Amino acid sequence: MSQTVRSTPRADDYRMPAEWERHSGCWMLWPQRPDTWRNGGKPAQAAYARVASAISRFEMVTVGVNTDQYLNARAMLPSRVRVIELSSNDAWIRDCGATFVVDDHGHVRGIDWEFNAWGGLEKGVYFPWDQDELVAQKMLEIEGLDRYQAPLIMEGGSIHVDGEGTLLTTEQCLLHPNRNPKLSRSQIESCLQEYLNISKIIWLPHGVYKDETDGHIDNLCCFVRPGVIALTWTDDQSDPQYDISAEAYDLLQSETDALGRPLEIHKIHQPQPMFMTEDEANGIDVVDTAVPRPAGKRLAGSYINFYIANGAVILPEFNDTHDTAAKRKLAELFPDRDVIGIYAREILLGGGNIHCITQQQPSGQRHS
Ligand code: KQY
Repeated sequence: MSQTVRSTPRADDYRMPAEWERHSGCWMLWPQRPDTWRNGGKPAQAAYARVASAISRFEMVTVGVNTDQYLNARAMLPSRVRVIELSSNDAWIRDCGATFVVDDHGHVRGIDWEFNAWGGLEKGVYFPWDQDELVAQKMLEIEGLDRYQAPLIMEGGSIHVDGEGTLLTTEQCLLHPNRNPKLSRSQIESCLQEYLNISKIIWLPHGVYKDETDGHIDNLCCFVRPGVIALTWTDDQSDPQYDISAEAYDLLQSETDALGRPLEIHKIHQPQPMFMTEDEANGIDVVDTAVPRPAGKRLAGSYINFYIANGAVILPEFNDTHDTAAKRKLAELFPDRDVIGIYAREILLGGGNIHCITQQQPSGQRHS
């Protein structure tokens, strides 16, 4: 049975574990809306199925599907993937799903943040988001895990933690007036401290250029282990991404984590700038309740948007000259895991990537 807990994770000695800590499984949703995904969602469904299939070699995967897509998703996914009916408005469980927390005794609970589709009526990505808003609660009901209701509009893709007290985020997103306009920076910090049980927040100014989430951290940089960070990079000084990455690099270099360690930063060169093609844009429905996806739109491509599974790292690839170097670098950074690249342009067309479409459920055991 899942109960709503009225205290906070910090008060109860729960913390958000790092992504590399052991998982009991991974959650995903199924893409279908024709104003996000081209050609009725078919190419995106094939890409999501490749991601689910790869992750399910390492841990249990559950895919939540709207009623009308249940049979199609079931047919497209391997039988080892659990498919359940779970309504959503789109397919970004990192952002609308639960964030899990653990205690030192192996107990797991979930946080249900408020969600407004990346900005609500103020330049949000679509309307309505009523079904997305219920996803976290339903996940916790299904798992029988207790639920904290956090009074903050926040997406899971806008935070990364090292599991040892440090949180990374961006000012561009978490302080954006379309998220929590009534809360000050210090009130937002207190809320993150209380619900994630962290003691240090490193604020980077901006996320990846043209990221439609208002600059989620999970496309820009992440921890690969305590004290070690991977950052998306470009050597092209004429690309607007250069200043964003350079600013983040300088700031991270001058920072320490919650335990006072200096940070080791690894640059991962971004793919060549990518743009929505005419053919791709023609396959997407134009509506007035979702963000436009016209031909020529720059896509926020980054290799940082990878998922750490038990024993593996699942990395987006783009048939780009930088794919090999990104994969090699991640293999170096994660010597004990298989690094598996998946062609992910179809996911990128919807505005995110592999990290954004997955949500790990920790097992509660500390070892990775
Ligand atoms: O960055 C993410 N965590 C999600 C991207 C969502 C894009 C909405 N179309």
